[in-house]
Amino acid sequence: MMNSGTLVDRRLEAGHGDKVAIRCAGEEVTYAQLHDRICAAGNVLSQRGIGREDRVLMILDDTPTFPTLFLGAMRIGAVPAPVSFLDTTENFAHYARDSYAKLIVAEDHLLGRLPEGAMSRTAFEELLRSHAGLTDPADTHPDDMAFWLFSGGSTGFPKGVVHLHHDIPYTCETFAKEILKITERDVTFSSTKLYHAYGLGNNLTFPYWVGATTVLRMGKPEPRGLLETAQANRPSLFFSVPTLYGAMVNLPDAEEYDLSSVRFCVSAAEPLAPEVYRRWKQTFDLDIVDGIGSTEMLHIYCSNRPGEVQPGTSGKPVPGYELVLLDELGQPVSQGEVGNLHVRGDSALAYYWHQHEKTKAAVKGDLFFTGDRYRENEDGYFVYEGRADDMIKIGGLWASPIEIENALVEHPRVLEAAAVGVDADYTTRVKAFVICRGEAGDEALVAELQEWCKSRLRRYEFPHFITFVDDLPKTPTGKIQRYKLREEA
Ligand code: 3SK
Repeated sequence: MMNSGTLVDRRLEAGHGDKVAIRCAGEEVTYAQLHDRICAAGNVLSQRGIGREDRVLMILDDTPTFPTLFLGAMRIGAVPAPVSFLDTTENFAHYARDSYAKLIVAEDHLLGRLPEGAMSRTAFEELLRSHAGLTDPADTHPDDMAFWLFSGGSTGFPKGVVHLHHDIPYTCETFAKEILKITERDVTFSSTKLYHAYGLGNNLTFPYWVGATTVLRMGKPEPRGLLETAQANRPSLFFSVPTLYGAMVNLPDAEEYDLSSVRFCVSAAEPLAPEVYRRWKQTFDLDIVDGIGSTEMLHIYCSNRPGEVQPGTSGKPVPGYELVLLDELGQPVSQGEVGNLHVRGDSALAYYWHQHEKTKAAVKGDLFFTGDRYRENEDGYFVYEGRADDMIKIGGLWASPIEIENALVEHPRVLEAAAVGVDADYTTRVKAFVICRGEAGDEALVAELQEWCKSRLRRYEFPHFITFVDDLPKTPTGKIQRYKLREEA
């Protein structure tokens, strides 16, 4: 038997019942209290007729209700399917329909946008109080369906990514143990929320695996709020994403925040521009360990190591994972050449729910095709070259949007940038969308940025067109949605 809903039982067996598991909005929940809540959640669900493999759609912010319901559902063999509480009404309807959810538990203010019968977080919390009592875990198989996450949505609705009970322990024993070297003494804080694979590992499965403490913060992540929460709660591991690292370090008073409790920071979701890495290190004297993961692999499978960071790279394979770069014909590329990144590791998704064709396109035996283009440099570090579908082909030569964007953000007037290919005069040209630092951009700045890029990039890569914008379209974790910019261009 293996049941990932018993993560917290391990803490009680290790005598950690009195240890604080969660700090949230001034309240603390110990591991013993969390265990009671998880059992009560199992009782609530069972009493409502929810059983093995039944889906429970969770539309919840980061509060103790999230781990309670997520682990309580898996404990009785049901399948929690968390999604972002900031998502659209149309997507909520899709999640409910596509998953055949037997129950929806959502933030109170969302009820008017959800199918009838959805339960509010407050109502669920009340039920927990009247359903106290131990619940034996279901004797699930390691290969039983355990939980779903949702991924993508650039074409059509997000896909349900089916994960099995053995996937969570695998990520805890690999990235969390080998790279983070997480212990019960750690305090974790993640700007990425629990409904997302990155946040789920950072602030739920990894800390609970070892008995560490987690800091949960409600609401949309915004730079000042994150720094305030970090300063007040003194985390030892701080997880965020490149756009938020950039926004935090760009606050005029950034260096006044005390992050001295942090051992090191972690970044994922998008490659971290070397310039942001340097400025963060200069401001806080902290390393940012950049890596790459995915919802499909559940967490990070390639990462820099603390103290051995090569800025501008995603590091080296995490022990337990193998990375393979293949050309368009499926043959391995030679060292230094760009290829399609495939990854092998036992936390990979079982399949995409209701998406047989997409599953076949992505899962090749035990290799998962990530959709990313990478090259391995002479030191064995993996360098991101862009999404396979974001690469720009100019006159038969490939240009990486990442290299162009990195060159642009090194300019002192550029806060953020995104590059895409556009059709112009019967050929493809680079168009850059730039958010300016300080005053609005003008024609003179366009010319200056073009010269700047010409001196740093291959000639054909410089942006022929530059548009100044206030914002870039991004996923909730901060990945730039270049396909939206292409449509706009
Ligand atoms: O996008 C990433 O790099 C990532 C990392 C960890 C878990 C999930 C994701 C999508």
